[in-house]
Amino acid sequence: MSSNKFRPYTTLSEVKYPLIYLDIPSFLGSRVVKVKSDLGKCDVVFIGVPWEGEITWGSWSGCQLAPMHVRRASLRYGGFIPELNVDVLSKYKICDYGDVCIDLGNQERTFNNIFKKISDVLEVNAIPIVIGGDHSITIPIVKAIIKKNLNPLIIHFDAHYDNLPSYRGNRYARCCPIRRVVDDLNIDPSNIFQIGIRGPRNAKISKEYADDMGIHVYTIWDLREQGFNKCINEIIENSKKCDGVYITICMDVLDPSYAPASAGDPIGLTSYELISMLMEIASNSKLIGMDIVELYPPLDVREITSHLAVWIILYTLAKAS
Ligand SMILES: [Mn+2]
Repeated sequence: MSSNKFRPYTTLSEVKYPLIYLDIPSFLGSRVVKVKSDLGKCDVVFIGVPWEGEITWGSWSGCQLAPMHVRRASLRYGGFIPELNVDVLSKYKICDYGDVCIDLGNQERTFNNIFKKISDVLEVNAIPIVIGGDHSITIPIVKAIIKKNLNPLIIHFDAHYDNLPSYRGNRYARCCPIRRVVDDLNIDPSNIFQIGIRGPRNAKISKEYADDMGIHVYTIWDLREQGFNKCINEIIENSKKCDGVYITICMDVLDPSYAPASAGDPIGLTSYELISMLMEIASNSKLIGMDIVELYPPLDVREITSHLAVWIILYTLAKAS
């Protein structure tokens, strides 16, 4: 028996006795890359960011477990999507670059680690696909995109504006990423789309900030009353003045009946509506990267939401180029 038998977690390769429970699989069973120098030739790189920082009213928590649950859910799928006649696993060389190292309770060091890991992926011109974590993780991801001299069109799917100046004194809380990318990272507000905004968990100052700054906002009512195509066409038109699109999805943009492991804000998008929009965006613009955040596995029902996250990724990649 090896000397590390009392370690709480042992990787499969070190185990010398039969297992009842398996270790965490890689996303879609893809190749695991442990060091930056092995990233070459990958064109899509999956990364987990198991970070949960400031928690808001209601104490929804557990999103740090999402990378593990989404990886496990992904093993159910191949890459072939018959309706599209595309095999995502043949189309791309996908790898799993593991999780960002989380420094518990230390946002600054954790964000630096996120920045570095995303920078590694962008350096080899691959597409990072990131599972959070809470929505604050988008801040260091966008920072890495800017440092790479890319000018992204940011497409933010969410029930919430997420643009508060701070929350409980924390400027880097999950309610603040849009404010940080505009005020701190100098993203042009007219290069941001916020889609699916709704409901009484938004502050009046958030609407005022978005309106004042000229951010493109499509509430759930705008989408349903004006049609989804109006929004899609405006996104595609605006993406032409940028280097590509960065898509950030808070799972509460979806109706809780489709994504039970979200914050649970009603009258949201259906999974069909969200995936249809993502397919249109992906086929008509260049995808720089994508994150999916605020998925709370402890609230899930039959892992529906983790499975949906895999579908979101597969259908978007099927249409991206
Ligand atoms: Mn939200």
